[in-house]
Amino acid sequence: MIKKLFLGIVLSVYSIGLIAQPKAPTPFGPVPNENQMRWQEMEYYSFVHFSLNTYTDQSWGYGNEDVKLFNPEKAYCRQWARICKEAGMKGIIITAKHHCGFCLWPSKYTEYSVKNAPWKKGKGDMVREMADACKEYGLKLGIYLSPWDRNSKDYGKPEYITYFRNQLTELLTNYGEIFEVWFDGANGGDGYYGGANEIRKIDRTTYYDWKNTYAMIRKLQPKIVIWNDGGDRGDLRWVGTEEGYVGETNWSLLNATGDVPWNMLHYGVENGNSWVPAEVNTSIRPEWFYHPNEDSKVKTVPQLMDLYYNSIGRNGSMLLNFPIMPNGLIHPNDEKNAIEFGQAIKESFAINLVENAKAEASNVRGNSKKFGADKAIDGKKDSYWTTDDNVTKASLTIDLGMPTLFNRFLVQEYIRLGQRVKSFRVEALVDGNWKEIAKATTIGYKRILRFPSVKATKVRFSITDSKSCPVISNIGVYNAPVFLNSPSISRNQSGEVTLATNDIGPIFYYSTDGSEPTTKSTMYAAPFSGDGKMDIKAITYDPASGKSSPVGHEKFDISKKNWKIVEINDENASKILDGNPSTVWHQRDSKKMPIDLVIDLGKSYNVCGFKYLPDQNKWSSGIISNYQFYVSDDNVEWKLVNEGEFSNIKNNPVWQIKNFLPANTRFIKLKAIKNTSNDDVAGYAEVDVITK
Ligand code: FUL
Repeated sequence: MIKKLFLGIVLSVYSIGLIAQPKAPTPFGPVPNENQMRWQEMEYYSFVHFSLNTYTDQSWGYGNEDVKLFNPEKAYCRQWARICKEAGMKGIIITAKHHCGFCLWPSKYTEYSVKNAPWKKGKGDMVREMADACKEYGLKLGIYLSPWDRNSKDYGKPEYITYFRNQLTELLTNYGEIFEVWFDGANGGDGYYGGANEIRKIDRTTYYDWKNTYAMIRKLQPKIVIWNDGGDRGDLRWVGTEEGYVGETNWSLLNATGDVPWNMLHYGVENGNSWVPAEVNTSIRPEWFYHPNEDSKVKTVPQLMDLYYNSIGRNGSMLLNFPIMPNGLIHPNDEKNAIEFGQAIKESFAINLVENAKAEASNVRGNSKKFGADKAIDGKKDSYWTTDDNVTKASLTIDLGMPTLFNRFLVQEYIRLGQRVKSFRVEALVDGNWKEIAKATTIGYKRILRFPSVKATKVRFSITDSKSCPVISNIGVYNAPVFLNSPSISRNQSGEVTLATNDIGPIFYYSTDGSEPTTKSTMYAAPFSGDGKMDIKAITYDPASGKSSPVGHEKFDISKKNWKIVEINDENASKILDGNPSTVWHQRDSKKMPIDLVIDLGKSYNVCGFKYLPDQNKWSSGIISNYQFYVSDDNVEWKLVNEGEFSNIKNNPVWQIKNFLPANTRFIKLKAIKNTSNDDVAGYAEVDVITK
């Protein structure tokens, strides 16, 4: 009898315990759908830019380029897929049609496609080959289809929307599963348009009728995510820059309606009512399409690592572009750096020093094991540590067991229940004292913080503010290898060359004859003078680890010592010639477009090109988009030697390089015809010439 009573008490305590098991938190605010979740977990994938521009050295084709130019002679898509796979990527988005309108697949609806190119005698289909290569390498396929079409005679008319949808239907029907479709926001206006050669403006908010286009897409590809910048938000958003970073504060939210200004793209909207996560798109070279003069400008492993921390490490995905060469291959420099970068990521996050360590939390939801601190470090993505509903500040302490060296902290929210955390802090127990090592704002799907190596016995992660009870699915602590950045190399107007870096305690070695620098080359002590044409290569070296950076490379043309900006009485104008990309000078107020900049080179040179770097500042102005370039011997009679547009300069404000037939000249004139904001300001960070 007593035994029975005892058993009864035990059973009822147990079942009360069961009943008292706390429920999981309810979702807070918008949450990702399954397609967005699948996409988010891909983290890292690539773009390939390949079109007629590849053969004309352009950034944007005008729409009249000859289809006969398209004739890559090598094996291509399988090489791209192999490289992407080896680099650790999960998918490839191919530029099926860029702004010039040329189609990489034999579309039924236009003659401007591979079917009229000499490539494979018009029988080729690059999208098919890409789809097959992706399948072979276990990658997902994505499609870039430019809404702007500078070839189509119907662009700007309602008929074009039918054409656009027909093409989309071909692409989303004939090539298997598509994980993402990418609608570039660029709408430059002028183009060939079937021979009309005119400016066509459309109202971006209504012209494409995205609502119905999206419905069609989702029907054809139910598992797809739609990328669209600005106001036509699909499932993903642009981050407002093509330089490869999203805001440190990054909410995966926007409002479903209304304008989306730059700060919303870059930081998201804290209380937005729609889940629209950030995709960080950037190119492995300065430009999106292949230009031979960028072969030495391929981003290095440390630069790519920075991009990684500034995208994936800030709750974004990373979309890294490969420009394809005219022969149809990715350049060996790009291949090498991308694969080494993939290895560097693996190496950095190989060992989670806290996986299955001992952990305790200041609060655990209903004191339940199901939501305990250990769930954040059990290596499972579907378990999590969470607190009672009313708790918005909480901490979790992990015991490392012994003094352990680390320099990275990774944390993930269980975003299926919404993005909640507004701020947090990381501390380390060093020699018995707690020391703050990092603090940050949002977390989201993934946040990674970098800090100088610290040796500690415990780590404490404290959420200092959250919209609702925090839900943390994963924490990682790592000791990542250090990757040194190559030094920047600059030369001022008087010919003084300076090497610099942001890394701590650097030593530089350099060469001036084009040879590869090693620790046996000249050691850099202070700025040195170097006039005239120069080819400088330099490395950063860390004596403690014995490691060197990748080689930094800069070529300088003729000396600017005797250059003068003509008829300008503003000493700040010399900033155009100071060799420093971060200083800028503007012509504004009294001037109206077109605005001239005349430079006296001091004597006559055989000039065959010029370079223009626009304002690099965050709130830049006066970015010239359309120009003419003149030469003269006497500053009276001028000869036009080059004109055109600096395509995509607004989103990608890199050096613009234009070549023309050599001309002997002492004076040069850069005429700004138009800028990207359609006002009367012309800004210049640097202007330079290329001589024979
Ligand atoms: C930009 C385009 O204009 C570039 O040419 C490139 O395709 C890039 C991905 O998007 O806005």
